Amino acid sequence: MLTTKVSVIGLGYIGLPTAAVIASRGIKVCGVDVSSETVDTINRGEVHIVEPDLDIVVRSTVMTQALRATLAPEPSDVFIVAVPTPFAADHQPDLSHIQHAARAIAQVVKKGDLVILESTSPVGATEKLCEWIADARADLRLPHVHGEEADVSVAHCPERVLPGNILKELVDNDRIIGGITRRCAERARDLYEIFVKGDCILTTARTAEMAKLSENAFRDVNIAFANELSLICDDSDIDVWELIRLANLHPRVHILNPGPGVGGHCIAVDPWFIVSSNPEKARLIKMARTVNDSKPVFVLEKVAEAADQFKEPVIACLGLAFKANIDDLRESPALAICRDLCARGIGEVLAVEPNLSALPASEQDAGYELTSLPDALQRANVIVVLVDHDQFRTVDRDLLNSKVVVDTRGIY
Ligand code: SAJ
Repeated sequence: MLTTKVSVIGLGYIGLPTAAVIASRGIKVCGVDVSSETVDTINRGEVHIVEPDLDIVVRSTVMTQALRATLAPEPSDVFIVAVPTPFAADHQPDLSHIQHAARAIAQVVKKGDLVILESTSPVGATEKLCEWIADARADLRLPHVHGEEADVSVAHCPERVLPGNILKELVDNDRIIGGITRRCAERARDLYEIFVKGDCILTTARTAEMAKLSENAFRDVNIAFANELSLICDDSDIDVWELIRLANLHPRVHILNPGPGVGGHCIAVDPWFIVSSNPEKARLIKMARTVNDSKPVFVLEKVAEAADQFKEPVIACLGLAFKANIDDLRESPALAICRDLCARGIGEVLAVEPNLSALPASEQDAGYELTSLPDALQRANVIVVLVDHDQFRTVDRDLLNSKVVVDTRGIY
């Protein structure tokens, strides 16, 4: 079936690159977001997030009028939902953004259209999306009830791109395409084949949901292993980085990197969707989350010990983002550590985040100062490496001689 217009609901780290890449293939794309600031920024051909080369694709697709942003979905052939799926305080998934998107789509969806859920979701969420649309549109047959007779196709095609490398991975990665029915999956494949060079593999919506959660839980468990090793090595006076380098010489061992904890909106969140659906069986997955979530406390103690060596400790926290070379602060352990250092009054806290020109409003009163790398290196007596941004790797080591360094990323 010919796709002439696509609406992408949610213009964040996944939705905006997806919208721009589809638009770059000559298809009209309407990007939809609840934030009028985001909509205005994109319509000026600018971007509100840091992601390599995204600004170039957005500028060119807005200029050619292939991409346009609006506050509400417009009639389209395809609707792609890329909204956040956070968890509530009890680690239960919060699907309210998907529900909101489903209601907005229900206003304009028509017979023959395709709806794709890309947001990482607990098993069963795609069926729920069908229910929410069906509730609002009794005139349309949805596939969770009507199977291949349905008027609208619905599929789950989880995003799998790595922040920092999104534009490449959007095109090169294989896609798992889970249809509510086979035909739903086939329709979704037709859309992805327009811009994906990787394989498009068809399955059921529930399997696709679980596959995505499993990928991120796998990574979380493996990072937890590295983080646990870092705690054990610290007790045993062993350099964990050397240890991992040596162990990884074994042809079947590939230990990941320890760090200050696991951040971002994916790996620190998604495994909980498995745990909450089956708490008795998901023991290892839950333990990995606990190990990774406890790592910032360990780092905090290390910094407190280092600060104790000075009468007037000035602590430079290198990095606030959740990982290297991006500006994303979501669930960032670096940010949490910086805030906790201030809350505990351990010393004066300086933060260096080369990917931010100013602190977001939520951080204005946290008690630390955002400053440049040279200024922080000059003023601080304790240096805490929280993120392995490229800019930090090239620091002149002589500048660190008189300071105590707590390096959670193993770059110094
Ligand atoms: N981290 C470590 N040690 C490591 C690797 C990562 O401490 O060896 C930390 C990072 O510093 C960061 C966190 O883990 O705080 C997550 O970073 P990441 O690079 O592992 O992953 P994300 O969250 O940026 O992206 C992940 C990817 N999933 C997998 O690699 C299985 C990506 O492909 C997904 O699309 C994305 O989650 C998502 O949106 O779900």
